[in-house]
Amino acid sequence: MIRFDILTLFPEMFTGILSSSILKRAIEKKQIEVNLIDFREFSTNKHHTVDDYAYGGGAGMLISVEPIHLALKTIPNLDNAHVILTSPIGKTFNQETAKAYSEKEHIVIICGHYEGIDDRIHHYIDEEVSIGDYVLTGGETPAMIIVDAVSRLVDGVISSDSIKDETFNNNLLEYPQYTRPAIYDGHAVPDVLISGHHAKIEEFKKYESIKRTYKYRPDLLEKANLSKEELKMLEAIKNEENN
Ligand code: 6GU
Repeated sequence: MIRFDILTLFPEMFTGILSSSILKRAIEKKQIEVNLIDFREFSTNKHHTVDDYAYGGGAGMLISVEPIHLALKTIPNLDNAHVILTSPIGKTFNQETAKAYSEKEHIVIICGHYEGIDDRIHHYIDEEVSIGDYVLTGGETPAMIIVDAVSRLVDGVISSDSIKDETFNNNLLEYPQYTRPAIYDGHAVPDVLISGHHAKIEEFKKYESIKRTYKYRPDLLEKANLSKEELKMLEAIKNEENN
């Protein structure tokens, strides 16, 4: 069981993802728990605003640190939680981060906002996390992405077989897969997959996985721990290209 607390000004944005498919089932089976906290409720002024002018001037408003801090303080056992702030200046989230988070018991996600947050928020967080090099209007979609990527790695949420060969394991992309019919619109499934020859099929999957990674994400290959056999395959793939 992993517990997420999400601090956001837009809790309604999360209803779709949490009420559908795999995450819905994970919540029902108590494999994950997701609490949405609208930190506007912790505003201490009569208009319930959470933003204010920036010291030193400049365009736009900033989210104040107080309502976020007050909201955080209502979370039980906060000292043992990992508190992250979503923001485009954070460290980039990837499959390795997702794996590490899936081993935690309690994650608090503060959704950043395009206006920015009073920098003193850093006294109350463990880490700032981005989901990639582009700018979004708010941290709600990144929070959903983090909850999704982490939850599917929690024991029992999806079958461990699906995770074993998937993209990014050992920094390789997943091999191509096919289902019926064997020939569609003149396009045939590779013969070896229909051959029933188990060892040849495994070799095909590995070869195609390395080939795809070489073609689409050569940057990953440097981090992949290829065995002697796999390195031979990579050489063959490179030669194939030169001919
Ligand atoms: Cl986490 N937030 C925002 N606002 N933009 C982003 C992001 C996060 N990650 C990439 N772009």
